[in-house]
Amino acid sequence: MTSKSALITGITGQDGGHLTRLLLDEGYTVFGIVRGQSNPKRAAFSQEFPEVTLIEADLLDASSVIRAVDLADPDEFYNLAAISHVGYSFRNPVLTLDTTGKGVLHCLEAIRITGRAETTRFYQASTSEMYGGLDYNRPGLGYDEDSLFHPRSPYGVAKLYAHWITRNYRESYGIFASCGILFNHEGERRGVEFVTRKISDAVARISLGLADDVQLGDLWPKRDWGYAGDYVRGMWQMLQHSEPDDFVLATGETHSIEEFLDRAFAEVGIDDWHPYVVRNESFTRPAEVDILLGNPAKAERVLGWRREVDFEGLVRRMVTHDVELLRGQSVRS
Ligand code: NAP
Ligand code: G4F
Repeated sequence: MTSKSALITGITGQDGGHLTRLLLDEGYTVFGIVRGQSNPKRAAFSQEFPEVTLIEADLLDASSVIRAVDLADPDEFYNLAAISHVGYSFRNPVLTLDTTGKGVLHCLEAIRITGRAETTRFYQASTSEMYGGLDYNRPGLGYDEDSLFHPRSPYGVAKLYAHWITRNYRESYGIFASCGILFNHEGERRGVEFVTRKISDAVARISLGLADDVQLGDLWPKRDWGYAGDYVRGMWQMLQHSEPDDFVLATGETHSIEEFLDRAFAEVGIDDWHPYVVRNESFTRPAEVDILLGNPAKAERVLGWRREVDFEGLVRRMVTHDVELLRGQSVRS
């Protein structure tokens, strides 16, 4: 057990929940940033994690981030906050740049200005969206830390700024700042606005007679989907390493949304999902990332990171969870 403390931004999000559980189990004192004067996720979070101290701050407001860093005085600072939905970033590109890009600079400045450059380790949530799916430099091998970036969305471009400013603060001020370039990771804490949870939730509803269909956009894109619980362990391992560095976390497998649908509907005994899926253009994007495939060899070799949940296990876990959740709700109502 450790006596270390950690500050987490984005603590009310998917990864925030998994990381909080891991750090509390490791004995950390955990602080988390919540935004807004009446954030609806706050009460549920505090009920699940009463040990965590929540600090009101917003990545858009540098002074609030400085105050949070001063209050928490963290050994480790995990920056998970972002506008993280790619489709939303096309509709709100300026807010995405300010939050997902400039917000990271506010975190790094907070560490530097408060004199914590040598004491606070920083994790930045970089993303496979920075590669953009144009697999022209390493066809078939999967993107690694040396692959070229070609982001295809305002979100991906903002994350690329965040990635480079984090590297810049590492090189300029000696901050122990590491970027995890994480491929898609999912699970029972995933927001329903993302395609995997949207499908697992819909499959559960359809199987229980609570919905007739699900409306989706393009089904051919492929993603390297892993389980979020495995990936937050990798984040933590990056900050326990002797040197700051950048690491890809991925499964090394890629699957289309159609394959996700195949497996998810099969979990509830439906062999042909086509009658239940309705195309809706509003869920397509001005530019699409065709395929993402990651190569996690460096994280496996240097950090000893391993993912435990495979694609089949991930889909099963999500559908089972959503069926049980909805059954519980219908029993209560
Ligand atoms: P998520 O569920 O969408 O959570 C995003 C978090 O950011 C929420 O807690 C949200 O708070 C917070 N946030 C948004 N704007 C903020 C602001 N202005 N100030 C403070 N907090 C703000 O995301 P996730 O899936 O956990 O992902 C965590 C991080 O990893 C994100 O940076 C994401 O871009 C990145 N990432 C995710 C994946 C993935 O597959 N999940 C892959 C690669 C990288 P509210 O609760 O108030 O909305
Ligand atoms: O689930 P998605 O919204 O995830 P996306 O765009 O891959 O982004 C996620 O992973 C990134 C890592 O690569 C993260 F950085 C990012 O924060 C986020 O967590 O969409 C996956 C695919 C896309 O091709 C999308 O066009 O599913 C397609 N899709 C088809 N119908 C849909 C839908 N996506 C959503 N969200 N909703 C649909 O109805």
